[in-house]
Amino acid sequence: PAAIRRADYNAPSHFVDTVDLRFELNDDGTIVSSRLQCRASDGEPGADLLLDGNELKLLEISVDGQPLPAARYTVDDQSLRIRDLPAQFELEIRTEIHPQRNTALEGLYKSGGMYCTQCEAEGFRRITYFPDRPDVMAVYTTTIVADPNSYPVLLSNGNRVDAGHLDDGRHWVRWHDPFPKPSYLFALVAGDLACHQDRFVTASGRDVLLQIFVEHHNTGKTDHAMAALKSAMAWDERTHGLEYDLDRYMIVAVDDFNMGAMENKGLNVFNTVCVLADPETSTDRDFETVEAVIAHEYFHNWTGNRVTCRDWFQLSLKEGLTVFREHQFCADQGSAEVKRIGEVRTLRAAQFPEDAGPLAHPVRPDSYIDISNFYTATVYNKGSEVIRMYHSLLGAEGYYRGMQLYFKRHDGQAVTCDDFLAAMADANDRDLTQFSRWYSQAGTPVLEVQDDYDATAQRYTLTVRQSCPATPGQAEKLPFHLPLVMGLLDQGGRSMALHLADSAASDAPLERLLEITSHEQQFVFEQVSERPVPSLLRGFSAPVRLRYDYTDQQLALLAAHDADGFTRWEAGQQLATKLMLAALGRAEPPAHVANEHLLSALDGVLRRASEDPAFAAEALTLPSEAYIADQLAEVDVEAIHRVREACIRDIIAELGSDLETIYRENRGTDQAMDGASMGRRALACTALGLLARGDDVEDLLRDHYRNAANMTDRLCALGLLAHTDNDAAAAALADFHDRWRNDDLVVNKWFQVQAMSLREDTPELIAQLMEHPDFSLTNPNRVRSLIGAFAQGNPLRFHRPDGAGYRLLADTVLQLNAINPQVAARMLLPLTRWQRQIPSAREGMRRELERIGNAHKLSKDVFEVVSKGLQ
Ligand code: DPP
Ligand code: ZN
Repeated sequence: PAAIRRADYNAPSHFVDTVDLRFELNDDGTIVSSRLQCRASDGEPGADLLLDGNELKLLEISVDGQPLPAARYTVDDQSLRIRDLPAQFELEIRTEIHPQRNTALEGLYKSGGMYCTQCEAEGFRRITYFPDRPDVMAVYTTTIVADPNSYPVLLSNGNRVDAGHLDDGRHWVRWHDPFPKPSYLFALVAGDLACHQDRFVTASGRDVLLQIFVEHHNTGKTDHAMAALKSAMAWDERTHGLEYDLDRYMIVAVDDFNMGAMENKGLNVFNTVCVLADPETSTDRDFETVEAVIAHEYFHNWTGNRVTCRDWFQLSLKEGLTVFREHQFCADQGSAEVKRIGEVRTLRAAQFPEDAGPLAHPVRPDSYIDISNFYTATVYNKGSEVIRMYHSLLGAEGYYRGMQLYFKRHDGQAVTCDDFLAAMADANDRDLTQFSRWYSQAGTPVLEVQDDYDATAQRYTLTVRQSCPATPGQAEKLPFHLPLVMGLLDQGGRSMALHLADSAASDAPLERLLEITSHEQQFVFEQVSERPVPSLLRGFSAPVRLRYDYTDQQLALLAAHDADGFTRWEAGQQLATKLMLAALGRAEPPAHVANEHLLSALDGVLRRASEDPAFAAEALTLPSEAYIADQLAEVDVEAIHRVREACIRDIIAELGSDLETIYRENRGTDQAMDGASMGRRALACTALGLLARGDDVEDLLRDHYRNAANMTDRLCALGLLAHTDNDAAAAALADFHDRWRNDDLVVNKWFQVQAMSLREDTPELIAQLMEHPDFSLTNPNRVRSLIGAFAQGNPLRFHRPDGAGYRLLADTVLQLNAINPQVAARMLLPLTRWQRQIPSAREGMRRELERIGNAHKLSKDVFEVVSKGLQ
């Protein structure tokens, strides 16, 4: 398969003004009739029209009412080319498709008893022949015809305009979406669904019908999503002045879904995991996910739908921006500091390794083989950090001025990341040329900071050097423009006034934003009465790796006193990381990893825990094994695990009884879902997680499981029990499955805790679980729960030295390749991260990658990941 390049972009040869679709849904094949009003973009007759099409059977084709002679078109398995066309014409096409055989879950497919669609990025071409590219925007009218008994509910985008019955007993519904949209935002749903209904009155008084459709057995689990939707709608009005624009907003929950959710105009389709929630069966984390994803898809209505992408290289235009909007919203719903910590954890766990691996790509990629492979942490999460930096550099007001100009200029258009940057620059009269490197250069920049204190002159100098490692295709990098938010602490932990040389004497804030633009820069602070401790990258103001040679004491001081919650947390993490890396660097593993500085910092966290339990839970969580691995040139997964366990044992030895007290004070036996209750649960579960790494904890875990009144507590205990091969674990696992065998989302959790088990035989257990009657390779959530959780979340057992984990993953990817290429390619990613593993692991991983690469009939998706992964 050939790569598609951003540089090769050509504007469409034809525009499509309106699309009239008619779907006849039959269980032995669906007939799709489309009527397109087309016109040549240059206004001249003669240009060929190239339509995309995949797995379609062409039944009929006519132009301006006349059947098209075979000589005027060519069909292959990817496209339909039509010649000798007038400047303006009506094109009619009839195709047959087979949704029930569609296991790729792109285009129109069946999930359980319902029909649904997923068209982003290139699924519409599996429905009918069409210029399936986001810069072709049309007004859609859709008629759906189906059996009323099996499919009483028929939905598509926009407003419902008509309905009726046919003589043969079938019924039909017609939908019209007045907003021109690209084909990737098309949606259709047909099924027997329950509806949770509500209303929202917009700021300008428009009454909007809100509907969440679920299969009947899922009724009662949509209250949280509905509340989240209403608060997201109100938030976008309040903060951005953006209102909803159709008469109704619909959300449908489906079991089989490749993504989390999809922002189709007026008709979002959601993976059940991102919309259903109730305290009995969902964790606190699930509640947060639902709120975030509901908001995310809602925000897309402006950032994505009203203003969309010119081409798929611009994906971050809508995704980075919408993730940032989602993050802003979530920060407003609870503790902004704890939310920020979570964002940074995700960025470091998912994006930094991507940036450091063979699939590294810029936020705006330059080429792809299959665009599905570019729905990545770089495009989404780093993309969001880029938007966050505009917000920091321009200030909140400047940022909103830029957003307003962006909508004023581009509402109704398909645009580029450059257009977004231009709106931000023009609205603020700023030159953002250098800032645009964030879109074009891959890799995580490194900031090295050194300081110098001149006691006589009372002058403190910070020297900041930036660099960025080479990434595939990009050997040399130019300096980035980034905001470094900082402060200085005195030895007592108090914030010091920042007199920057050259600034007015009266201008001495306690925090500054330093604009970094060069390879090397110096910042000189005057009137500094004692040697300060620098507090750097507050709020994680840029997606970089920061290096400053802190002493343990300085980190402990920052952890205890810094004005910024993120930096307080970060200082504790860095202290623990430093100690673990030092232990790993010794020839003989030391008896102890933690030292008095770390232990006293953690003791401080425990003593202040009641002030903000959710924050304390974050501060008590040691950096993950994956994070430690990401700091190393050569990764020995088992050694990292041993050192981290030793660190936890030191913590238990010193602070075990305090941890027990914290645990007992905060554990609850209720289902309260307010932020304070969630915070206490997080703290109790974190304390329990640490205690569980000690001895004689079986009773404690068993009691926690037995007394659990909500899924957070129950799953926490189950996950900890499942690390051990004993009767208590077996009993809890059996009980858990018995209770919730009929709830798919809970059964996912049951698979997941076993996939994450530290038991040495986990690869064999997973192979057995794949034979379990509840397991299925056709349901992406199941695959992610078992295979994804194992390969991405269980480094110790995935990298078992005999290579069993690698073989298991490769075998599964080869099966999935024929079923669902998108999911196959996604599952494969951990195998591509072999470069920094110890030699034995490296070989094992490469061998399995090669085995996949040599297989026949690889999908484009898997081919792209394997071939890049082997380079
Ligand atoms: N549905 C996915 C998302 O919202 C892709 N657009 O991120
Ligand atoms: Zn999105």
